[in-house]
Amino acid sequence: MAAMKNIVILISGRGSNMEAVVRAAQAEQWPARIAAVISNRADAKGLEFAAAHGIATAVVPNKDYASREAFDAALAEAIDAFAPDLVVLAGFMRILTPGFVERYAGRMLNIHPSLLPHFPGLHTHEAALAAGHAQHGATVHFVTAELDHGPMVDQVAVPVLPGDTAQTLSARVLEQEHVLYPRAIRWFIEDKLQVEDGQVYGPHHPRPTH
Ligand code: NHR
Ligand code: GAR
Repeated sequence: MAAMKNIVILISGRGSNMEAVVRAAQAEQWPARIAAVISNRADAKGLEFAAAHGIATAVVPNKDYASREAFDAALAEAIDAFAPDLVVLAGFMRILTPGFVERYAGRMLNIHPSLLPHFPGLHTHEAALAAGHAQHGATVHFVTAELDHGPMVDQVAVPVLPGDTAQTLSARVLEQEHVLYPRAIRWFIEDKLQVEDGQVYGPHHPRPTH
């Protein structure tokens, strides 16, 4: 049997995606442990769920550091204490420096609440409504230095419905994020994803046959 993999999850707030990953790992008996949940904010609600489930937690407050480089160095030290095979961004709200991203190249995933390449950055639900899109959704991607532009692992689409607000639309997307993200992370844990030339090959991206 393959060795257990260590997953470190980074959050900034509610942590519902983190919770979905923890529950899936447990219910499906992944060959992985959630080694730690780390937040840049002491008041992140998700820390309570993690602690209640016996998961190690840590807080690295970005406000305590004078520069992004100094924050990222402290964050990397906290992460590396748990020897991660995979770092999972789950509603993590700080842009990461190129040096930090390089350290975890090929082993750091993010879930972004839009159908990338539409709407990188913040306020994606408002942007999808303002653009009049009929579809919106979420994307799991490997993290690279360029924000929300890393190789895409999987996406889910949801309809934009008449009368939607950012709140109703984000709730519809979030429900699907909780299916999408655990499945993508499981693929990584099971060594089913390969990245070549910025392209992910995996269960939803078979290699061309000729
Ligand atoms: N870092 C890199 N280098 N690359 C990515 O793809 C990243 C990343 C860090 C976070 C998540 C991302 C998202 O899915 C993510 C992807 C924060 C911001 C942001 O503007 C934008 C995108 C994402 C996360 N943050 C502000 C900042 O100045 C702070 C906002 C706040 O604190 O509320 O860092 O959407
Ligand atoms: C999720 O919708 C996630 O995709 C998004 O924030 C929400 C976090 O919810 N991520 C970002 O916007 C990253 N900048 P959660 O804390 O309940 O998982």
